[in-house]
Amino acid sequence: MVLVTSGWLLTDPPTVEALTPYDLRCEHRADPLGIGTARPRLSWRLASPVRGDRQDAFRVRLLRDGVQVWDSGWRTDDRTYVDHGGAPLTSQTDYVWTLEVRDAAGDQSETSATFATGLLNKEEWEAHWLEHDYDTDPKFEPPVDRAEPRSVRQATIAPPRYYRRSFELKQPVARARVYATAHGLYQLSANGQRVGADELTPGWTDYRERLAYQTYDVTHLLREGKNVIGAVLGEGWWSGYVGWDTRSHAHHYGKKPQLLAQLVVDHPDGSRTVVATDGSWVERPGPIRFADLLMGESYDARLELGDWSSPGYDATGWAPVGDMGADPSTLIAATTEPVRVTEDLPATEVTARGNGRFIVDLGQNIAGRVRLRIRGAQAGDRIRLRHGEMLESDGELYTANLRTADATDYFVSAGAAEEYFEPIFTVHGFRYVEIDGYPGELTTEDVTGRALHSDTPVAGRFECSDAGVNQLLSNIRWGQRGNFVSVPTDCPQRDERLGWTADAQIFLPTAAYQADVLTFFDNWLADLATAQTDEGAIPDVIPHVITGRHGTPAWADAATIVPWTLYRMYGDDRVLRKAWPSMRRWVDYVHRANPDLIWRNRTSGHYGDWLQVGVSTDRDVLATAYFARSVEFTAAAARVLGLEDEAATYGELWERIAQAFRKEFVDAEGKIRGETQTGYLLPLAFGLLPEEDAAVKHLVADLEQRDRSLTTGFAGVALLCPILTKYGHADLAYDLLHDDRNPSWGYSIKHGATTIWERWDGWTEENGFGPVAMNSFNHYSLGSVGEWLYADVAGISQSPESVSFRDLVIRPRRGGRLTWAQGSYDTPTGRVSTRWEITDGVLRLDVVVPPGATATIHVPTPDPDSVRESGQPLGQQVCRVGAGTYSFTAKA
Ligand code: RAM
Repeated sequence: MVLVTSGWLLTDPPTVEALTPYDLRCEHRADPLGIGTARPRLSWRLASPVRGDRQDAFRVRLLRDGVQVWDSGWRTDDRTYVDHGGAPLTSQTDYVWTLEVRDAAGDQSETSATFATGLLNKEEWEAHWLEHDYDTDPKFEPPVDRAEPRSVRQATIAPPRYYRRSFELKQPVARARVYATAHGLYQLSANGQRVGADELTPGWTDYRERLAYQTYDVTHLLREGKNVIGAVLGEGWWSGYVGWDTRSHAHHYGKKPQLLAQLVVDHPDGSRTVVATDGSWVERPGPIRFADLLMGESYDARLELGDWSSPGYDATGWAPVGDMGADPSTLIAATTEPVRVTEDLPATEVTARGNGRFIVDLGQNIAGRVRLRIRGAQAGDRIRLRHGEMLESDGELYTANLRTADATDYFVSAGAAEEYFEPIFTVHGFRYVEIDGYPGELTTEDVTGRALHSDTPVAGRFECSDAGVNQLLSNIRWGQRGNFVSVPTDCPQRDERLGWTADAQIFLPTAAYQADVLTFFDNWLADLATAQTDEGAIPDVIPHVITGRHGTPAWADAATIVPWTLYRMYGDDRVLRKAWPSMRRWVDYVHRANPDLIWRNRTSGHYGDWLQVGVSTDRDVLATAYFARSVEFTAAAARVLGLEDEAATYGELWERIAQAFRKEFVDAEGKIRGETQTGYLLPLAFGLLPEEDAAVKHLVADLEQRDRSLTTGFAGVALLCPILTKYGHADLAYDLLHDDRNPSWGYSIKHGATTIWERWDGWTEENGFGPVAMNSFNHYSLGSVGEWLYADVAGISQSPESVSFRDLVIRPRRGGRLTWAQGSYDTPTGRVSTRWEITDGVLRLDVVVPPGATATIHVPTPDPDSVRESGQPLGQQVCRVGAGTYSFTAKA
């Protein structure tokens, strides 16, 4: 077992002397295996220390088995991507691509990368679905201690099964790949070794329509002669608990887990051996007696199977599998990074509670699981692990907020001197673990917290002189990590963990500054499109399970906001092309139901400004503002896609909604109905007011009257600091940033938060814990202020017309307690970074602009005449530059 201590880290660009491409991607992924398209997009980033440097031309060549199959030719173009333009790629084939770039001076640089296609045609699937017939089993006895009341539901649990197949290879192995997936969760082994490091595969998609298969290279695991391939199969999202439904209503996709795998071995002579799941496999139960994402896992080491996936193992007693035949209809190649263990956190504190019971603190709230070392246990000794985010005032674990999620794992010892336990098919949201029944003294060395999440590549970094703000950023980052588990979820701990659409759209800009989330959200958008109702409404949660609600203002608008934001951040117009039908159908749905353009009808659950504080933002104001926003982005998408008529139609509709908004909600003094902070923020941010001063004045007056305290919920909070800053009130934004009274970010930090809380009053000095019915301590929505830290404090943003940060706006805003701040962001073409610092009355601003980009730099000084760049007088506050490193000084 390899422990991962590195964390979720940023990879720095190479240090270079001239224009150099790096970070080559195919379909936005580094050296991917099993891509599902015959015409992939190839892209790269650029680094250069040379001022004004840019790519003048590029050339891509594609090779298969050393033979060139496509040459783009030299293209005079500064874009850093190209779509494969040769003959469609061949299925199940490895490719190498070389990239040459040429700078303005004519100097060239070359590099290369690889990718492999998956099964590009459904007919290539020979594998059959395998399942165990749980119906004929003796009634399932819940393992150790899974007591009432949950046992009612456990009666329908399908305990994991182990599957294996031994086979002989008559020739050496040149290349071996496994294409695998499950209705459920699976983990593959070959010849006694785990295959890959992916977790919770195949991830969660709308299985009724789309099921991702994963591709693994197993060349190094196989050999001529006898081999074994095997898998353990559990329930996961397919048939386990998801959300708050009880099992009787659940089984969202099916009742029994099923396995599908196809091993393809290429031999040196060009021949191929295929070993696919079929009736020749055998299966049996094993040590995992129970596994569920929400409830936890039970492992009985006495039932271990030994070297069950190695040749020479005696498989007597393994049963024939249920062969359910072939059906590849829903299969798609995985398009995004899998969930992985990205960091191991050593326990920071162990408190003995008597009688073999301990409370362990990891020091950080995470989504993941524990790896436990057990020494000196007797066979049959049972250890229970309960997980929680907080402690009660008496030091006991706080679990009331988990609702019906047990979040409890069990380990039964086989009596070996040293044993390890780590569940594989469950994930808990926790900082503390209660370990009960441990033999002897538990120490911090015995417990490791393993953080699990979708391994989206890190893209951004932010740091400043204030410890509280750095902690806020850390909490935002961990909120993202704990909730980007295959899909963007609301929370990782209670019986929910659903892809709530508003949470996702509100947090997306922040998420995208921190990590490359393009493929992650593109995958989710595909499920959004399939879940759209015939009328055009979008369900509240994607993948669509549970709520039965759809078309909620600010929630369903994810249909337009997510694709448009992805396009702005990453510049991949294919996202818009795919999303266009659902964008358009969504706004048409709202329009049809609200011909007078005030969105009052068909507002579904209408949560308003969810979890706002002591005020009630007018629901029609919120809904109509969002209607305008969705129409604006639909029109913008149409323009990008060259759909001129639609662009004009939706553009004109937007004008009419804006007019209707003003007529209905804005009075003669510029007050907006409801007079709440969010009520002002939405039309200001969405550009619905021709004259903004009055709204800004009322917004500021509201904050002042409340002693500079916020009232915003999910919908308003993301806009608060950016809008205040935009309209000249950065001082107010900084006050909110540093505030530590309730409600504020600082209040949770003052009380030890290591993640963003769902509600401002999750825990208060006056009342202790907030309402247990809904009190997550790891919800990212209120962390949407992260965008402002990157865009306005570090000062990294782009001009309104720019996509993929080709035209940067570098405009750091000083303020609050900060004496310095720095940030970096890996744009699709390369890294931009900033650092500002004030010492002894002098401001220093360092900026790095990537090749090909332009930047408008605003030096934050009150005295433009004092500005110097690299020691030379500049005499102005704003300048426009190309690529390179710049160093400004000015009076502070
Ligand atoms: C809660 C979720 C989510 C929110 C909905 C309305 O149950 O946690 O954050 O979007 O309600």
